[in-house]
Amino acid sequence: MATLRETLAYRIPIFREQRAFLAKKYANVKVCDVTVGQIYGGMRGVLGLVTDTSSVDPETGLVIRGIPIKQLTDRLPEEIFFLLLTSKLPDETALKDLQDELNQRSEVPGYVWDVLNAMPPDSHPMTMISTAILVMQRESLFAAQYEEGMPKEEFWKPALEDSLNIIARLPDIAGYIYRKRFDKGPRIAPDPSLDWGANVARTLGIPDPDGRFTKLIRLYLTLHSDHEGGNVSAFTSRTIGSALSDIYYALSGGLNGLAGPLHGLANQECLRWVLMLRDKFGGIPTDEQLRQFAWETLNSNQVIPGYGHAVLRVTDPRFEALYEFGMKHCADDEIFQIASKIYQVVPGVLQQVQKIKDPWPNVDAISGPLFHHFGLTEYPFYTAMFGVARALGICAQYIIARGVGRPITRPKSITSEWLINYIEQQTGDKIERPVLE
Ligand code: CMX
Repeated sequence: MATLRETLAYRIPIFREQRAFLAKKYANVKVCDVTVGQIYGGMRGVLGLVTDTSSVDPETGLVIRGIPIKQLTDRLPEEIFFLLLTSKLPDETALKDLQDELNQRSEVPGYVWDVLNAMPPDSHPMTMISTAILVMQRESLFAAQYEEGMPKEEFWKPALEDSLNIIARLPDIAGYIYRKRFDKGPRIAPDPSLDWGANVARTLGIPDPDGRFTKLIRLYLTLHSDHEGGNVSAFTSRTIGSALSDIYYALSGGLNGLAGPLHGLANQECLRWVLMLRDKFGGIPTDEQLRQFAWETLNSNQVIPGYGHAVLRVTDPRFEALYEFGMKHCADDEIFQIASKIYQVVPGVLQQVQKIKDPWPNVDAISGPLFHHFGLTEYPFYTAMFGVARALGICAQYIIARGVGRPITRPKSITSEWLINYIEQQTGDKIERPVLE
């Protein structure tokens, strides 16, 4: 079977032609209307982006290139990267070729360590990983070749090279950040004989005598690799990339969005919430104690992390996959048991809050308790792990975008006054304007 580069060289022109044909021939076919509610509601449900790497259906969750995520849980994260990009899974030779490429490119330049070492010791791991990626921007082949006048059809090629360089270095960078930030001792270099996910596990230095932690990390990376194009990190990266900023800029910017508590930071917030419960009740709370604690959180205007979703309306299949892993490998663990109890009790509480559209757990509700079980207890690091995984999807989306020749993102904004005038015209209502002193 052809290598990743060969497969893309064949497929990218096909993707590009299809985009050009649809965009030209059917330019005026209407896809959706936009309401005032959607404009004020974070554009929820507005169909304004094409993303082919993956899709998220409210009732079934993540599907990568037509394959439901639960059918991909035994796959290596680098196989998922191949799938995201090309729409097919690699065979053994193509996978080996990709793994060899990643291993050959894994050496992190010394200045990255210098920059990380110079950062204040209490820097958040997300700030550190975003900075590490951004500081490597000077190496971008895309930026250099763009300056030399590279033709548009070639954009995807240096975008792929840049992406492979970043992905290859991420295990070492993430491991270093973890060990430095939490005083875990010297850096542990990746082992070129291991797969990419195993190296993410290895560089952290968590004891793993039976390989189950490595299994968890591979599964986690696969599950978190991509989640269509409208989420904050993907959309941010997409917008940055659309200005033809290179992937170093685009990925670093996307990860800054992932660092928000309503998005990827929920990963750390969940474990913090579980630990607060354990500490408050001296162990596993009763259903009633848990219900009360959930109400206290809601009544103090805080969200219950790991629950709810902007698109999903069912339990996230990525949650189910991790939950099944937990039931198999750490069902006796107190923290996992508290997370399970939250899963049983909290949806019932959230269902009583009318405004909440999705009372079910998302993937962030369960990953922390599993990390904690295996000794990765420093929860401020969790979103950085999410970032390592999401780099696969963000890079794949970036390469495809440059491949198909996607234009600069530029939706139109309107003023409140424009909107009020428009509503008045449409409804015949007279709307009072606020009086500003
Ligand atoms: N706890 C408390 N309130 C919640 C809630 C939760 N878990 N989920 C939704 N709500 C609230 C919203 O804050 C919103 O309140 P306001 O109208 O007062 O602003 C209201 O319910 C309606 O929200 P929604 O339409 O159901 O959900 P949104 O699409 O606006 O938001 C999300 C989605 C994920 C931001 C929200 O469910 C949330 O904050 N969840 C907790 C944080 C979390 O787990 N984030 C991770 C999501 C997955 C990821 O991106 O990694």
